[in-house]
Amino acid sequence: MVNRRKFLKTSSLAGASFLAGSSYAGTNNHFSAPRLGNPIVISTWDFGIAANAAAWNVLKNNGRALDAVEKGVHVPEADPINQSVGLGGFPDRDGIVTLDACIMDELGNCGSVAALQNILHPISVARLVMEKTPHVMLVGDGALQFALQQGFKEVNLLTPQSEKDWKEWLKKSEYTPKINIENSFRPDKMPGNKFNHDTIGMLAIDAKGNLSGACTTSGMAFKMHGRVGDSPIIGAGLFVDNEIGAATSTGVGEEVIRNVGSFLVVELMRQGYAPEDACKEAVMRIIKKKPETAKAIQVGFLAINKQGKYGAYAIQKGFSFAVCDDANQELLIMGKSYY
Ligand code: SD4
Repeated sequence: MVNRRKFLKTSSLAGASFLAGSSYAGTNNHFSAPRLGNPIVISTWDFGIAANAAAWNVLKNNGRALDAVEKGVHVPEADPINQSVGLGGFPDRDGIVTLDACIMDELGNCGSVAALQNILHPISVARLVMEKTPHVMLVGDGALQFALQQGFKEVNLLTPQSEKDWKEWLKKSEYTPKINIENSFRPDKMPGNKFNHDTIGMLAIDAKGNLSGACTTSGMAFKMHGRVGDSPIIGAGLFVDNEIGAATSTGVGEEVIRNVGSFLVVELMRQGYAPEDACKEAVMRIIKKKPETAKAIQVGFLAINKQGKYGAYAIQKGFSFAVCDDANQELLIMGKSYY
């Protein structure tokens, strides 16, 4: 069943689509030379296309992968239409938008913020935690205090649309994350079913062959106040090892944290797994431990190795990721479900 899964490959420019073979599948050889002089950026979901374009502007000018991923994820963070990252993100059940983000560079440095309120670009606060503090992670009021000290301005992140949706949700107050609507976040694309959850995880290799990654989200819609998902947890939502590769995740964060998902994917690549196979193994751990839970949720992993080979795997069909390099700008959509 599993080996019949396919990704649908879509050119973001032409809108053409066809079933992809193994053109993006990784190799098992992590001892070959790194990808020098050929930058690449990949990111989760369809909003990854616009985010990749911003990252590509940095990469094509010989910029650092770290700068590319920060600039790239700024795009969905600032997009009020996207209700799963940054501005306009769905609030928690108390009507408060709280953001989680982390970033990691080629030297193994990392920074993270969780449950951060009223700041448009949590990824940039995470980067400053990495660069200007002796710590890795700041949360809640402490993270906000630090952001304000660094010159960030407070903004209201709750848009009228997200407030309206929250009030609608309050009528039943049911917390049931919906599967497979993540890649159609625009309300007009999913009438009647817009309580989505999403996250952008972005991984890049620059012209020097160095890797970095970023992950940013408003987390699960209508979560408990104070709930933190996988996205700001180094090793769960994101992990970068400049010798091996990088991985990021999306979906129900609790299952990713329980399996330290992104670290697991990178460690599997270290053992010789191709990126897609490593993502698949991490997904299978989740499914094996809790088959009944896994049936009803989505978790997807996206990975790239040092050579620029990339791959992804998810529990459910509908997971998509965007790829951008010198030759391609495309969206790959997973066409089959594990179940
Ligand atoms: C979280 N992993 O907060 C995030 C949400 C997400 O698709 O990615 N949803 O658990």
